Amino acid sequence: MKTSNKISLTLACAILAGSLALSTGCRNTESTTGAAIGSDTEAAAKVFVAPGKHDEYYSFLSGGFNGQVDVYGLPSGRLLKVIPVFSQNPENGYGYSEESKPMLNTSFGFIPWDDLHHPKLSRTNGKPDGRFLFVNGNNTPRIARIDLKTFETAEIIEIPNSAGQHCSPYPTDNTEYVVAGTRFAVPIADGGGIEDVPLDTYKDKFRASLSFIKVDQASGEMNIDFQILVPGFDFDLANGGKGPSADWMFFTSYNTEKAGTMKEIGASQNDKDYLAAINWKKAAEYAAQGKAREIPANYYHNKLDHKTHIVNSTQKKTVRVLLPEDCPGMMFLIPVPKSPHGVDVDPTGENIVVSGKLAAVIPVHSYTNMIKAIEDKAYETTINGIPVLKYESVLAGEVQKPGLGPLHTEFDAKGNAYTSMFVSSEVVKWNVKSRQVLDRIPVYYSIGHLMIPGGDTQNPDGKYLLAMNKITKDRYLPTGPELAQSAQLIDISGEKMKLLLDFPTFGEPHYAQAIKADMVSKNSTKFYRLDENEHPYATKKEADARVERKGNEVHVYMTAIRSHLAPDNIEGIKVGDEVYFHVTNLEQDWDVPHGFAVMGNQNAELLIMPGETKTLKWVPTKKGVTPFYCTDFCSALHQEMQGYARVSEK
Ligand code: CUK
Ligand code: CUA
Repeated sequence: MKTSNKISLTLACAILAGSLALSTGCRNTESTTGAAIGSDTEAAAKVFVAPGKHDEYYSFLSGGFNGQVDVYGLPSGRLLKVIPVFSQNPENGYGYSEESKPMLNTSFGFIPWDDLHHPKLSRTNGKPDGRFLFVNGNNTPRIARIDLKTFETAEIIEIPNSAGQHCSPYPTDNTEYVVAGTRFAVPIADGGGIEDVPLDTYKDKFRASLSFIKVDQASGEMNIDFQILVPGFDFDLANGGKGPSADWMFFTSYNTEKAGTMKEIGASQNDKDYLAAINWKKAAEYAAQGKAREIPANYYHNKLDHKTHIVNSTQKKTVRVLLPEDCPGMMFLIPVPKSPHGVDVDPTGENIVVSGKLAAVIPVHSYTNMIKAIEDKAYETTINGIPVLKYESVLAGEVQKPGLGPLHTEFDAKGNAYTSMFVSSEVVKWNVKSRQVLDRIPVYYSIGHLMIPGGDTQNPDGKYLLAMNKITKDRYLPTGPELAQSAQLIDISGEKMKLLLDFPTFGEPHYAQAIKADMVSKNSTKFYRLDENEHPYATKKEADARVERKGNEVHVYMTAIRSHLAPDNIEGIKVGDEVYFHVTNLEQDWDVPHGFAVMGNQNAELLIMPGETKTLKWVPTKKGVTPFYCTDFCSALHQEMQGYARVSEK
């Protein structure tokens, strides 16, 4: 046992005593010989964050079908926060308060759920900057922006001409754009919108949209600048170039046998799908030069107003579209093995790694070769006017025998790549230059995405890797047929990967992002200033608390402060009235929220942050006396924060 391990082992023993039933093995660290015990205690010491101490990283895991983002500290794996994005959240009233409901407006109506796959942090000069987190809705096509000052969903924009926004959201190196691709090609009507056509018209009618969402550099606000409508493709995943390749976006596409002129390419190509390379700078130039056609569209753009904390929902009526056939030099196709999934660009921006679920090798394409092939016009063929480059002319080389079912790749700071293997349940480390496999570690079980903090940027941090596993089986105490999915933290600082920690997750984490904690924590909002509250129904002092009736609407201007609600006895409400409780939290201190709930109300509850006003709508259905109360234990007199509303027959 190396002396350097003694301290950490002693520490780890203290932690582990009782909790992992390893205390007997820890009695004498000098004589600990069992490899399992030694490695477990070392691992424990590496992930242990002492009480009162902070984690080194924030990590943001997508919640998949729970429609949320879950924030964990790393390396501890402690859950810090659940951020509701596409789903209503009764815990804090998101999607239930009148202020937040419009965030979930879409052209399909109010959709309080989605399937959230990919979080991506905003970047400056190719490095995560800690300002925003962008996420996609894979079901009802939407992109959301979370503000990391407040850990709140600040904006959701619906994406027209698309269905299932899986191939999203991918920021460019300076977050000039966030790019979003549709998973399903759809028939787009001449007048805009998805058309009602026979399904066998795919070849002629269906187009996949790639949306280029411009991000305002100061506010972060998103607006769809233009869409590229690509004939006959379904896009799966994408990633942006970096450094030298920063003007390009790379998209994987499957189902290309459906593409209109695929037959003409010949049988020899049937084992290949395509990587689409799009020069987004060129596309933006074409759009600016008037090549983009404005077509009717119907989509919603929902934004949180920072002064009122009310979401404003606007319906948009048009979108600008570019067709690749009108824009030479904008889009190229590069053959890749059949059914590709992830595409990942290494930190240098030169190597483009494509993972094919069914492929026996991992092809690594070269950005330099791609540019040369484009300059040489060394096209194999064209599909619907889009040039197809030759596989060999772009290829840098292939990783041989990597494992089974490669899905996604991330990078460390030392020139290594790490690829998740779904079928063989392992993470495989290989060198980007030599393309030799260096190490492999089993994961439990069936890994989807993996994540290295900054591992998708120019600035990876080579300390930890997080494996997100689809199948959990026996890793935790059984909880009936439904088991939590599992994340595993792996130490990648040495030559060999080492498993450090298992922790259960919420929903289905597809992808994650992580960033050094101080990049975010230094800007975190502690409370809202009451004197800056511009909510039209704010009540800034208790003396102004009152009830006003307008027809069948009853507006209660309520204040909450430790330890009472004002007004706390309300008469004059009739069955069927629309009662709006506008509750202002008068506290001006960190971590003093008040809650508000009414018996028998359809709209869950409110959780009101200090200085904020939130509104709970209640339509009483029964006459009688109805209690209301604060739901968040806020002081010794929390139980006293209550009152009655008297409801009479109409
Ligand atoms: S993912 Cu969405 S199917 Cu591999 Cu990015 Cu999990
Ligand atoms: Cu306010 Cu409990």
